[in-house]
Amino acid sequence: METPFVEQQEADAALIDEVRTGLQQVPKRLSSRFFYDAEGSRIFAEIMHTPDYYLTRSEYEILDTQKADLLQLFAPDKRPFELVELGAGDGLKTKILLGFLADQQADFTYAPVDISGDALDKLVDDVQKQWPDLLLNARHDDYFNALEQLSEESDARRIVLFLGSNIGNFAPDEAIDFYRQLYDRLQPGDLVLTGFDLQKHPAIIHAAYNDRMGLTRAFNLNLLRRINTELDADFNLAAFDHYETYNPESGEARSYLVSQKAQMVRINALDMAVPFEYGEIIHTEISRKFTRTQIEELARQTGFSVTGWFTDCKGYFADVMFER
Ligand code: AVI
Repeated sequence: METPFVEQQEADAALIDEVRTGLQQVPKRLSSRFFYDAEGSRIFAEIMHTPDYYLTRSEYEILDTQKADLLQLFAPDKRPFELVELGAGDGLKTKILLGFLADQQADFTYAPVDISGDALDKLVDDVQKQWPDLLLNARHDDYFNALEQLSEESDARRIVLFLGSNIGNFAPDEAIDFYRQLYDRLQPGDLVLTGFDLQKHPAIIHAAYNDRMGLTRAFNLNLLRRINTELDADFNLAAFDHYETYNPESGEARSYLVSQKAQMVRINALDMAVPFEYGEIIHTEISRKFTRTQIEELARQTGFSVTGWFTDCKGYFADVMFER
């Protein structure tokens, strides 16, 4: 999976803060960055293989069928480059690229960055086993710290990968801030390849977040189970439901948890009692879908030029190259 956003040791303080403030807001909210404990990451890995969740398959197809064109953009002159992957997770899709780059004897270092040490250790282990000669420079760090350190260490061209539609989980102003921060840390000529989920028939998007196997439901409810375990709370999971909306005007898929009855939930670690009315929601996730115009505008607003546009055969997903 991509991007387990919160490191375990820090999770408690961050989770405490989120639960304390988020459950006192109107409407209540909890951020999807807390989905990814071990169980949440396991469920997400399953979601990526379900027929309804087309995103992973679409991006896999893009990388697989267009890897030669990507390499041409990464290293047109066969100069060495550093492939920095933000939120590398298990690197499932990146391994297609790594295998190809290794076969082509491309001169590159792979620098996966992840804030989850466990995910990163596993990825490093896998990559070393599969390609013992590949140069690896893994960073267990925050994205921007890692980029700063990498630029101090080498002046190779940097190619930053931010795959899997992780950008869709950012609010619009956070996305702008993210690319501005990247811009400040990159050199002219460096590249960023981002996976964007594109707007399409709303029913297809809605189904991806409301899958027939009920995995998205389990993924969303797992957040309550996590709070029960880590903060000694008594959420009754059977008394909450998963609800998904997709608004084709805003391009936002939104996930909610819905209280199925009036109830009081105790969160003992915070000495807090949270009342829920019948039908009251907790907003947990935004997964934004983009138009080509919006992506081009995002590049323009943050100083990048769009220099490559790769889509799957259905036009569901795009891996877009921004050049600094
Ligand atoms: C990680 N992220 C890009 C996923 C998405 O599609 O927003 C998380 C997810 N939520 C529900 N299903 C998958």
